[in-house]
Amino acid sequence: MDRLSKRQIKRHQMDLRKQAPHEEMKARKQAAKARRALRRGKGEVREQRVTEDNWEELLDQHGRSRKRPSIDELVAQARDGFESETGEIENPGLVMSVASGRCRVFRDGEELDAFVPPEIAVRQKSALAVGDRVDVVREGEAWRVRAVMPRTTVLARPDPLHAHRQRLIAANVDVVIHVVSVKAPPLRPRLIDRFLIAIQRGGAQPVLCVNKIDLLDAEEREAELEKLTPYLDLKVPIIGASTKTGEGLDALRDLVQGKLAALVGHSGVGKSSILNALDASLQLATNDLHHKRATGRHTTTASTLYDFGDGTYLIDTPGIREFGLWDLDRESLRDYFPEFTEPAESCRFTDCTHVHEPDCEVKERVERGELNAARYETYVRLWGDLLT
Ligand SMILES: Nc1nc2c(ncn2[C@@H]2O[C@H](COP(=O)(O)OP(=O)(O)OP(=O)(O)O)[C@@H](O)[C@H]2O)c(=O)[nH]1
Ligand SMILES: [Zn+2]
Repeated sequence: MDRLSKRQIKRHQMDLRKQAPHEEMKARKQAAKARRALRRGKGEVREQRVTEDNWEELLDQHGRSRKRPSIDELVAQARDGFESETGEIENPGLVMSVASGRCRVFRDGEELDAFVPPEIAVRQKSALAVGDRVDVVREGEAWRVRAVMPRTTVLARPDPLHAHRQRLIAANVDVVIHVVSVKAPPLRPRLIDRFLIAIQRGGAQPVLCVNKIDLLDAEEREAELEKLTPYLDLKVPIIGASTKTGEGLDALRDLVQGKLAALVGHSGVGKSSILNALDASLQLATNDLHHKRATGRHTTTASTLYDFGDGTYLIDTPGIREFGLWDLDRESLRDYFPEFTEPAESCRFTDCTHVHEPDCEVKERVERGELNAARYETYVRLWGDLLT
């Protein structure tokens, strides 16, 4: 590690120390709020008390007691239901968008509007999702979804209104591109950790895309990318991109080639802009009218799948602040911080949580700047949120 980066880490640690009392106060307030919500609703997080800012945290803390299916169960259940009720689907269609009771399906280069019977949602313990592969049959003039193929991956968040449901953002995605931006809004590495865990839990490969890189000069750019070194160490591809200069677009194209990929991230980071930038050049190259169409597109409310040709599909998702990690326990949390595994062998206690124990090698390496302080802070915060 060179001198510059050491100094940066030190500065970062100082910042963290200054922030700590504030963070702690906030965490305490949130915990009290969660307890009140729990008492009031007798275990159910009540709709009117849950705000867009706190519901994911409430779910982390109380979701497990409410019989919500876990990510693993969700994938397994889809598989069981499918095998017992249907044979192989000969010519599955791909769900492009879902609206109440209906969906748009892409099959054999054609788009079909199909009716979705309510029992499909009940059986899957979640509604149909964009990316689902479905069996559609003709019913008079219309089409009907008869079965949904087992999902290989899911990108899900708990449904705040239905205690036993998950809200699926996308199904069967191979790659999930977490788009973050610099300056507007600024890069906040700690938010990245939750996204990465949620993506990996669902079974997809995460990619980090740092958009609006054109807003930085060379020095700022180095400083921002420096913050992301822990993710490079975790083998998460990082792509600096700009829809203004075109930087990184080829790298993104390579990563999604022949795959089903979804773009996720906060509102305003530039997901739709990236899609447009990728799409415009693709249309120029192929001049194919079947590519991306404007109809039925509701970027802020629902996910939509676009066909980019050659077996490449991209899903635009509405701005998501966070994914809930309601079915994660403290033990499994460690799996998502593999950089702690080797130092953990030198902790005094073999079952060291690295949160409050003495002689903790993980903590010591964080203090020495050998492990990333922001990553460690996230770990401690999540460890506190998860309770068990
Ligand atoms: N400077 C700069 N601005 C960008 C870039 N990409 C997008 N923007 C701007 O960022 C703003 C938000 O872009 P969108 O593509 O709408 O963001 P989004 O993530 O799709 O937002 P939601 O649809 O609300 O989730 C727009 O004003 C874009 O012009 C970029 O590479 N550089
Ligand atoms: Zn330890």
